[in-house]
Amino acid sequence: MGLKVFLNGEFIDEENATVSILDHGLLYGDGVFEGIRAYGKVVFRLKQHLDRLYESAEAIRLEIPMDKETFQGKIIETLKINDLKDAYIRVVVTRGVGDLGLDPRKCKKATVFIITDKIKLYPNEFYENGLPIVISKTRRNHPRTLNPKIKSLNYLNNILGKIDAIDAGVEEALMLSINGEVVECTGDNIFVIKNGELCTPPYEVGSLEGITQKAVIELAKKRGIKTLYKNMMPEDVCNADECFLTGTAAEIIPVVDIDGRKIGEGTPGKITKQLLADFRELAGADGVEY
Ligand code: PXG
Repeated sequence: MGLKVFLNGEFIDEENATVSILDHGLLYGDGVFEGIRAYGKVVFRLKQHLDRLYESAEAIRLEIPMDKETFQGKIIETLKINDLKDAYIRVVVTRGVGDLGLDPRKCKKATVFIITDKIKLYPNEFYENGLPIVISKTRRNHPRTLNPKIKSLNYLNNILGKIDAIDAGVEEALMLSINGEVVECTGDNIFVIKNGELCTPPYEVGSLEGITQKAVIELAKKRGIKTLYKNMMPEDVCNADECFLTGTAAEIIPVVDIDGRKIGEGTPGKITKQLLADFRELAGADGVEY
């Protein structure tokens, strides 16, 4: 039997789950989403993901036609129907069906869907050997244009960054702000380690407030490692002792090379490895059980 998805109040077969070509999510990228993970029947930090989803929706004045508690129940139900223990969960809320114009008032009801599927893990060698990355020529959206804090369906800026990575033959690209400061990668936050301290860019430069990022800051604190929200230039990444990326899908991935320049020893660093081990322990133990 194929996967079932939740779409506008119903659980249906994935192959029959379709949205209208007049949906503003499709016509304009007008909507919000979340990528969430379940580890051994525990949805990692589901509350934080739902909070971010509702905050993103509020920021674009999109009303989600369910309260958070109901939404949480629908996510859990989708996982159970598909009998998934470890899963990737994609939650999408669009402005809904309107006409061909921009006017969001024409969209009377949001479209809501939840897809749960088996998690596709990144190859183990990423974790063991670390990733080379490049600096994208595409600058990250400025917070006063489309604020990257909003996890919107409008991901073209990130996709252009990803194309830069693909063109360079690597998996990820570092995106800089308009002013050349380090912001984040196309689908991951960035950390560097210098003299035993973690540094990650302040949100004002235009990054998503990552849920994995926050978890890592807490784990570091438990180990007595301080995190600074620090404005950084690309040289600060090149000159770091260690560097890693964080994201729901990636968890923690070491970065060992940027634009052909080795970071630290050019192999995953000690603190990075420790934090990855700590994160994997936390992941199955911190969230909503089902
Ligand atoms: N920055 C951006 C721009 C993101 O899209 C993160 C940081 C990390 O945030 P979390 O809360 O996940 O720690 C993201 C994550 C994927 C995928 O499949 C990841 C994201 C979006 C879409 C797909 O790797 N977002």
